[in-house]
Amino acid sequence: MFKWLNWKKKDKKNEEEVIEKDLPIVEEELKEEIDEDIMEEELEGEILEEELEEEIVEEEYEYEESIIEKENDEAYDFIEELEEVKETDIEEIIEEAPPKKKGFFEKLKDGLTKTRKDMTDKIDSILKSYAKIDDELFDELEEVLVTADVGVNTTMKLIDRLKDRVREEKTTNPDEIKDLLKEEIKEIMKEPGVGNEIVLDPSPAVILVVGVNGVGKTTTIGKLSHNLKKQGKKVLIAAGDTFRAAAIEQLEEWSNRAGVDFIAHSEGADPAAVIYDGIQAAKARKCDVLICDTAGRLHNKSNLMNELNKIFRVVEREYGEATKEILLVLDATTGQNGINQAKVFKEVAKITGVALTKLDGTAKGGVVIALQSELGLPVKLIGVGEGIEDLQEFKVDDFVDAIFS
Ligand SMILES: Nc1nc2c(ncn2[C@@H]2O[C@H](COP(=O)(O)OP(=O)(O)O)[C@@H](O)[C@H]2O)c(=O)[nH]1
Ligand SMILES: [Mg+2]
Repeated sequence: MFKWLNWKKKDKKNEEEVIEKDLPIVEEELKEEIDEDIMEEELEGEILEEELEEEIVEEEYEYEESIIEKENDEAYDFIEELEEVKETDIEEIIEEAPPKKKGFFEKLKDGLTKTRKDMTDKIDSILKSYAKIDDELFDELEEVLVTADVGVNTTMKLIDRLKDRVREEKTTNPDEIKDLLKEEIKEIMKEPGVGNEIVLDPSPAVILVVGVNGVGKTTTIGKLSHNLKKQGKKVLIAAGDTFRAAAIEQLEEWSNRAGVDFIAHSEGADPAAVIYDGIQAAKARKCDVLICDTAGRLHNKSNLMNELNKIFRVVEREYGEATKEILLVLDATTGQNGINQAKVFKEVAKITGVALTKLDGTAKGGVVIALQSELGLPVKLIGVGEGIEDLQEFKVDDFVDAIFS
């Protein structure tokens, strides 16, 4: 028993010695383990931190994205709202706009406002200032008519006829003069016996448009094409004014606006060659009306005559069967100058009618009366504005009524 105890004691001592010996090693190992753990944890911590940072960045990004999306949505809504407002505004504007277009006669009256003011208002005030009809009254009337570019000869003729009527009908009241004058003007304008209608039948037809620069040839061709197309006619325009490239482009623009065919060569080309091509194209495409623009350089009468004659020869030779109109375009604002141009063109071409432009901008509408009664040139078309709808067929009664209304 004692021995066992002793042994046991010894054993314990041994054990203590072993522990004492091993302890530093264990401690070392443990420290190492702890260090490793710490390192691991630190590493993990770092990774975690990184991940966290990434997450934060991602969240911030998402947040920013959502803000942008929201702003975009708001912007889209705003645009939609704006568009809705715009649409309703337009609808309102359309609703508020006068529903009907002006009638033919109203437009004519508008276009002739200046002529009416100048001529009729003056006539009215003269007639009001006289208690009886005498020579002095006729003198004053004569002056008004001459200054309205009715023309001296036509004015004299009108005054003579007016005096005859007054005598025949024993008129004493100056107020009645106005109606008499209106009737006499209508009569005198219808005298030449030439119709005021453009003749395009039988089909095919060709219209040669002549006149000096700037009177409104190209514009008139554009408007006329539009009118004829509306009547169901197939129209082709030929750009015979080859003098400037801009003139060709301007005519092409009008052909696009009117929606009709267009034939052109380049700047400086021979106008007669353009017209030749126009005729061939009109035949091939079975057009009803070929309208030819021409250059209007009046600096030299023989030049003008040569150029136009060459064109007329081509038309005669290539399109003998066509119904022909030679339309002289005159600018109403030039008054007597227009009359002089008409005289020159009458010498170089068989003018069949006149298109009188810019009647909307002048008080010289009286020139229509002079052209018709003095030169025997029927006015067939009148321009009362720059728009595509601003060309009207000329009717004596409508015209005189519009001036005297
Ligand atoms: N107010 C008004 N201007 C017109 C009329 N016809 C033509 N014009 C204008 O007159 C100018 C000359 O016209 P354009 O056709 O180029 O003349 P062209 O040289 O004879 O071809 C342009 O500015 C046209 O807009 C019209 O009836 N009324
Ligand atoms: Mg032109």
